[in-house]
Amino acid sequence: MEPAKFIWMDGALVPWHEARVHVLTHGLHYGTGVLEGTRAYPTPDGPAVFRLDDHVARLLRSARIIGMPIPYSHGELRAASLELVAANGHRSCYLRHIAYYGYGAMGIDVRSSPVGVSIASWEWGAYLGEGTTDDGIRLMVSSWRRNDPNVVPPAAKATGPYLNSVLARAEAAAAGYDEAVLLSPTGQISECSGENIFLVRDGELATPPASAGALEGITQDTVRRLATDLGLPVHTRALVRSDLYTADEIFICGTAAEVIPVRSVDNREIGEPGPVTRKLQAAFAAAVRGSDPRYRAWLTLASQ
Ligand code: PPE
Repeated sequence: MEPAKFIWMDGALVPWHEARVHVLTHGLHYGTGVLEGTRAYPTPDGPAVFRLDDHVARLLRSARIIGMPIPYSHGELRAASLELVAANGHRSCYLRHIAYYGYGAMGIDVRSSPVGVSIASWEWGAYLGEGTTDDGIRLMVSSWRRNDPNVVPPAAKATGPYLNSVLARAEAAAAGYDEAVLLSPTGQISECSGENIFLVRDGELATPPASAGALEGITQDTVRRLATDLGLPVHTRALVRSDLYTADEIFICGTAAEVIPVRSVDNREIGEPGPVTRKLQAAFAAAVRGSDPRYRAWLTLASQ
């Protein structure tokens, strides 16, 4: 990772290498934090953050789910994000918001731990590897199940539960695949380690609901809207493993990954990236770069 100049930490911009925490930070020991990943893209009017308000809102929702008080308002976090992108002079970047229980007390009871909030930004290229946007990836069904909503709620984008994703991604990498898709405890398709998933069959799209343990993805929501505007029917509904094997096309999507075609699942060929996936990739690229006026409201210029 290339360091940027500044990180916004607890209310101020600090030099990248000085944005440190103590080794007894509560969140390091118990995974007690919530996070966001957002991207800024170059647009004709300068760098703009894509769906910033939706990302800030989800961070605050995640905090509410885990009962963590956030010492900043939506407006303050929004302004800090824009200030950071401008101060770092990025044309495009990835933004990582994190709120966590900090240094002060050890033990499971969080009540004596202060809450820290930071926003970092850096330039992050192809998340799943060079060439994957064009060529697609090989997916496997993980032997790990997605977190059960009654164990740790997947609706909160929380730090600790990412161990579930880390296990699935490591298993996939060790077996020679690019990414893993996880099933819910009851066998529904949930999502990938860091992306939501869409299946295409007979010209219609289907994506799993949050009730199958999938994060309410902002890219997933973007794709739903883009598909609808392209006249493609989209269903958010329960899907099972065999649906993966009979799909005409599959793609996965997330802020870091963007829209990535899937070539095969469990070594069963899906094939070359198909026409629906290609159309949505193009529509997404136009929306995030400000070249489609219909989606301008999703962009917030960094310097305003
Ligand atoms: N599911 C999971 C588990 C997930 O982590 C992400 C984002 C998504 C779905 C897609 O959500 P959205 O970004 O709102 O479309 N994963 C983030 C973390 C990546 C990382 O490795 O860190 C991301 O893409 O920013």
